[in-house]
Amino acid sequence: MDQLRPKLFDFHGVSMTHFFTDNWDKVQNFKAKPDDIVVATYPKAGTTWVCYILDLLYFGQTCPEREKSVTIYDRVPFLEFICPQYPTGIDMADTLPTSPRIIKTHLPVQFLPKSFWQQNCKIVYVARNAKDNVVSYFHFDRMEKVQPEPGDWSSFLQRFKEGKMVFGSWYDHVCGWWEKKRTYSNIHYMFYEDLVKDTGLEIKKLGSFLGLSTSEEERKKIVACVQFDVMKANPMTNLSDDPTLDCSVSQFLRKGKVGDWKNHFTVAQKEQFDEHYKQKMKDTNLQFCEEI
Ligand code: PPS
Repeated sequence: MDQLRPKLFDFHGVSMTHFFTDNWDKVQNFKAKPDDIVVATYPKAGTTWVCYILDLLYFGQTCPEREKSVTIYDRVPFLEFICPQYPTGIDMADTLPTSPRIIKTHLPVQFLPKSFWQQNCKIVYVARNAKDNVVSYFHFDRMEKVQPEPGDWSSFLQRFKEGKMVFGSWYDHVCGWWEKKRTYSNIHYMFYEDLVKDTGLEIKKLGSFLGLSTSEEERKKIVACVQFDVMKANPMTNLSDDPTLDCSVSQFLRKGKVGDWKNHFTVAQKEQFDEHYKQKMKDTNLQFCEEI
């Protein structure tokens, strides 16, 4: 697998690897259905968590056997992913047996296939504070053999600030989707930190956005199923059978905390990061919480 580690290149102004651009025409021409639900995130913002919540909201009661036999990655196709020996995200989405389709993407807003907008699809965007996001991304790139080599922590952090990450700049991603909310009302923008603080409330808000009438009892069951330790122990959600992940290096469900960045940033790194962050975020009213 090691020889698979790809190089980053500039793709229409965004750093990408070929695992997310090789199927570009098919991705851009993807035919969305009006009831498709898109989960859009910058990598490591809590995508899998929210995909699982949505899957339980829609299918937890009607298809309980799926929850025990089909991994979350097979239930929620990753739209732009293409890798030898795997079905493409597009093929998986086209052949999904369930409805609605829940579809994951890490694409920045300007790359989302246009038919999702044309069909007025519901989009759930999940954002995570930059410091925890970059820490999680660093550990993921250490273990994920189809990501570029991360190098050491300080060079990784520097590249994060410069936007030289797969799927580009965190700043552009979170702000791009935030701005889109002004003109496209079917986006529910949520935060990883809020999910940690009050999972039940966030699930309730998600349900209202989606127009679901999930009972309180069912919501409580979902809250229990999506706890970090429960998902980590569940082979359907912990990605333990993914051959591209080297679990001897790190874990996919690694810590699941807000504020783990404090164990990684030096005092100088934090100060420089905060200064840079202030500049990059000076034109937005988007705000994050870095500790709870
Ligand atoms: S990916 O590869 O982009 O799809 O990764 P993604 O799923 O977006 O993010 C992985 C991080 O989300 C954490 N996670 C959770 N945190 C709290 N509770 C639950 N249930 C949960 N599920 C996933 C996961 O642990 C990764 O964060 P870190 O900080 O690395 O632990």
